[in-house]
Amino acid sequence: MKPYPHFCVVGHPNQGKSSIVSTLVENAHIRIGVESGTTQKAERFEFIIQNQVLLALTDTPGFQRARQVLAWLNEIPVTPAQRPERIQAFLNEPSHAQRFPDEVELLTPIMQGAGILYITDAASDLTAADEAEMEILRWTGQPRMAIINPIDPDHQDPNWQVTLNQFFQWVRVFNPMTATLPTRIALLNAMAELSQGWTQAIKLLNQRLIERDQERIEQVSLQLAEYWCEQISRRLAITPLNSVLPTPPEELFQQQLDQSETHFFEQLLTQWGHAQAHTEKERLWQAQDSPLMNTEHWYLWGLKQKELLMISGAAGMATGAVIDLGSGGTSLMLGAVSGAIIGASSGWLASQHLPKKVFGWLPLSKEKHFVGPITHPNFPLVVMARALTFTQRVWFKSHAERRQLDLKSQASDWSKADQIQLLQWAKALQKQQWKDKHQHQLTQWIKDSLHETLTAKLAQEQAKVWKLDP
Ligand SMILES: Nc1nc2c(ncn2[C@@H]2O[C@H](COP(=O)(O)OP(=O)(O)OP(=O)(O)O)[C@@H](O)[C@H]2O)c(=O)[nH]1
Ligand SMILES: [Mg+2]
Repeated sequence: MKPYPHFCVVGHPNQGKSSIVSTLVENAHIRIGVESGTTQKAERFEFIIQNQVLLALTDTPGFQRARQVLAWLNEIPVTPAQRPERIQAFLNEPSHAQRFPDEVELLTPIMQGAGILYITDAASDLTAADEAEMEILRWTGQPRMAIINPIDPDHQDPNWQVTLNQFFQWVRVFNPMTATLPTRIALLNAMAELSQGWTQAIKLLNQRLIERDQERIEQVSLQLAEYWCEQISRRLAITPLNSVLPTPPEELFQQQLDQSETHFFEQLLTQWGHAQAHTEKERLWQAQDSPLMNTEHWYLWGLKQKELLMISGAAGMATGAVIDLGSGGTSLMLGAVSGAIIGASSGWLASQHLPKKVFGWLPLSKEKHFVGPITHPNFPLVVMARALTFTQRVWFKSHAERRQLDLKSQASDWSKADQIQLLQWAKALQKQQWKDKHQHQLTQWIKDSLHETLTAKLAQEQAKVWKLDP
């Protein structure tokens, strides 16, 4: 026996077979489609964690001619003990690869030892063809479980449950689009019980999944802390080149802030294996027409004016200080971002960052200036709220869920102390008083914050799982 379990996923077209495979093996490349017949050929997918295959699933187009196959099987009478042999005889018949290609494809791995996951949305009326499928699967004698995928929860035919109970060892409800880790683990635990030989391997898989979540909290907290610090202290050097460029420096600067957020979000999606779910360069997420630098929406993520005054006062932040671009006298940022600062050139950043990279080939005048960093007190809160929200959304995104992830604001429940703390960190960064200890504190704060929201959501899920599992 293989060291890891292998299941063959069968059922009628469009019942969500590929969606379930995609979610269980965390593979966003598997084709899922509204039209029937999206999966044309059986294909095997492995779930690999830490370079080890822990589970394999074969996605199939399902049965096409179940009643004819059952008729063939019944042509000669056999005892129950002879039924698996009879299925093997069906596979051995040379003409069947042509006549029943789909049935041969799905029964072959099953007869080689794979378990069966039979998927139905339990919405359509039960037909003779459905019953024939279940009967054939029963004849194989292989471990088998039925999964009801409630694509339309309002139209569930109770006859399905009664019938499935007769043909399968387990019947479980599982929605691949919304399944989070506890729900997946509960399903995997049921799969582990189907055959003693698989129990250990699936328990190991579940263990690895839980460990990986813990590691991800550590890793993403470090990344998020680094990203936040970059955004808060970001500056753009203004050079003589800016006077001939079509884009004014303040606009360039805003673009950089937006791009940096996009880059961070896409990096998270890649780490979670969602990156190539869409073809082309289509975004996997949308900010509801509200990128980071749409300052009109900051109040949705951060604080209202009155709260801001109180909090920023307590944190000792400058609110809305405006330093204009010298001669033009134009305010640097529109609306709420009135606190952008152009720093003088004497800072160490000027000498370090400016000449070599972007503008190194141009002669530079002695007067170098900067746009940024943004000192508006809502900015640190907005950057953090959006990044934390996005991280949580990615965390719970199933690999079968291919719609764009939207970044709607959610009221942050930070305490006043947390808000003040964030602003104080921002101030330390901008005043270049940032120390290692701040970095550690910030990372720990992010870790705690993620931990709290993730465990709250997971506990909710766990409660639902218990309800499903009698
Ligand atoms: N709302 C909702 N839609 C789902 C769910 N599962 C699958 N779908 C949709 O149902 C359709 C079929 O999904 P697939 O996973 O491709 O189904 P399949 O059984 O592999 O289909 P074939 O490959 O054509 O046999 C797609 O439009 C999915 O978006 C679900 O749990 N909820
Ligand atoms: Mg499919």
